[in-house]
Amino acid sequence: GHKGGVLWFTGLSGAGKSTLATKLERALFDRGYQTYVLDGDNIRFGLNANLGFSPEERAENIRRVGEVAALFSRAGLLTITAFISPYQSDRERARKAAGEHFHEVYIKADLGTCEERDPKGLYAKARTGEIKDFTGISAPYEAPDTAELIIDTSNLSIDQALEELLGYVEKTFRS
Ligand code: GGZ
Repeated sequence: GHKGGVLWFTGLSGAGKSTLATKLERALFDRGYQTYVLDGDNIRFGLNANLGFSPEERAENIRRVGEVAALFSRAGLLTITAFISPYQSDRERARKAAGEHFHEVYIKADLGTCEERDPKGLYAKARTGEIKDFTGISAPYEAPDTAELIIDTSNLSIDQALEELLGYVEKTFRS
């Protein structure tokens, strides 16, 4: 079996958080894990539909995600969260909410790489000012200094990144 817990992904838009979360969930499912992914798609359109991207609203977004992740974790699920979560203080609060079994994973890619990828054209819009307060351009990203794991997606393929994540999960959550 496996322990419940939280794998807390943090990183810039375009760093690969959602892609890796979804692929990791699939790989873990195949290995018998019970997992759940929380990301913008299932949270920002529902529970947090009333929140935007000001520092206060991001803090509230992350506070709620942290509480939900803590509940799922206690229910025995390996919960993977994929939010930019740009503020160190918000991530620390999520860590406290989850108690033990909280693992911060820095999905790291330099801004240039993310801006080059720009899968949704959001960086371009941020540069022209069409989107305000965009992380990395016109809003801050506080890189973690307490991350249990760093996945450098500028220098790893998706499959290599997945391999590292799987290895970490197997050694950390297998019981
Ligand atoms: C950052 C924004 C913004 C602004 C919309 N800043 O790459 P995406 O599109 O699919 O993922 C980003 C997502 C970020 O939402 P989070 O809930 O993860 O942010 S936070 O943790 O900071 O609360 C991006 C899109 O929403 N997006 N406007 N201004 N990203």
